[in-house]
Amino acid sequence: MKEIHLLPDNLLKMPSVGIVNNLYATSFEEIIHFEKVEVNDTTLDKFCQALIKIRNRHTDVVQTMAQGVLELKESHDVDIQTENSIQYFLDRFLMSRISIRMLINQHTLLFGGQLNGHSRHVGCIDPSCDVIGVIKDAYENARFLCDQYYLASPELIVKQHNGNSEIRIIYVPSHLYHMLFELFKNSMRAVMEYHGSDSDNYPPLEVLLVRGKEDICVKISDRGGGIPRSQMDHLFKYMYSTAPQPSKSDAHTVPLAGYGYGLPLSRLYARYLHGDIVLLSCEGYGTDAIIYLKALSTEANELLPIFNKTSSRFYRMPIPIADWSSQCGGGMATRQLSMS
Ligand code: W6P
Repeated sequence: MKEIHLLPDNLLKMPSVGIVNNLYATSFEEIIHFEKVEVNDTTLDKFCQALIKIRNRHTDVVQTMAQGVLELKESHDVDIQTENSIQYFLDRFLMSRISIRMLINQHTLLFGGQLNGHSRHVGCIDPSCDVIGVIKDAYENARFLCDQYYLASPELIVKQHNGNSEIRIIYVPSHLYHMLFELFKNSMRAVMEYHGSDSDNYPPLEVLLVRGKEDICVKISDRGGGIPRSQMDHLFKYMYSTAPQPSKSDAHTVPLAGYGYGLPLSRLYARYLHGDIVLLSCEGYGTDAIIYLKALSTEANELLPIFNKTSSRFYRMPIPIADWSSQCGGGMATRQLSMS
C-alpha cells in the first residue's frame, strides 16, 4: 500500500487504481482486527473465513490493475520514466500478490477443517510433483483452445533427457501449470498463424525436460516463425500488452488472444521460487521458451519485494543519458511511445 502511493500521479488518479487501493485498505483493516481480538475456540475459524473473504475480494485485482494501465494509456502520453515505474511496480505488486495468495491458500487448506488425509499434498504444495504429468495436462488444455479456434493444433513430443525415472519435485503444481499453459498457448498460436490455415501438417511442439544438479529445465520449442530480436524484451512488458485481459465470459470464446499479462506473470511465478523463464528466438524459424526451476527445494524459497529506501528511490530515479551512439535517434534509449 505504501508503494502504490509512489506510483506516478497520472496512474494514481485512474479509477481502477483507486478501486484496487481501496480493496487493500479494507482487507488490511479486516486482518489487523485479529491483532486485538481475544482468542477463543471460534477464532481460528473466523480467521479462516476472513481470509477466504479477502481472497475472493482480490480475485480480479490483476484485471483491474491492467484496466488502470489501459485507462492511463488512453488518457495520457506515457513517457519512458512512467513506463519504467509501472514495469517496476507491477513486477513487485504482482509478486507480492502471488505470495500473499499462496500464504492464504496454505492457511485455509491446512486450518480450514477440510483436510484430505489421502492426498500427499501439503496445502497447495505437492512434495512429489510429477513434472511430465503437469506438462501433458497444460498441453491438452491449451490444445483444446487451439482446436476450437483454428480447428487444428500442433502435436506434442516430450523428451526427458537423463534417466527414465520420473522427474518429481517439491512444487506448487498450479504455478507450474500456469506457466506451461501460457507458453503452450503462445507456441500454438505462433505455429498456427505461421503455417496458415491451409496446412494440415503443423510442426510439433517439442518439450525437453532435464534434471541438472542445480536446475530443472523445461524447454518448449516451436517452429512458429520466431520473433524479431527487437520485439523480445517487449513480450515481458506490461505496457505493451495491447488488449485488456479477456473477461471471464470472454475467456472461452477468445482463446489464444493477444499478449495480456500472461508472460510477465508466468515469469514471476518462476522467479517466486528462484526459477526463471527465458525466451530465445530465431526469426524466420521458431522460438524456444525455457522454464528454469530450482532442482533443490532448499534453494526454492520465496523471493519477495521489500519496501525500503532503494525501492522508493526507484520511482524518482531519472533515466540515465545514453553513453552509446546509435543511428536511430537515441537507439537503445529510444522506446516506442505510441502503442497500438
Ligand atoms: C512465439 C512467440 C512466443 C512467446 C512465448 C512463448 C513461445 C512463443 N513463440 O512465436
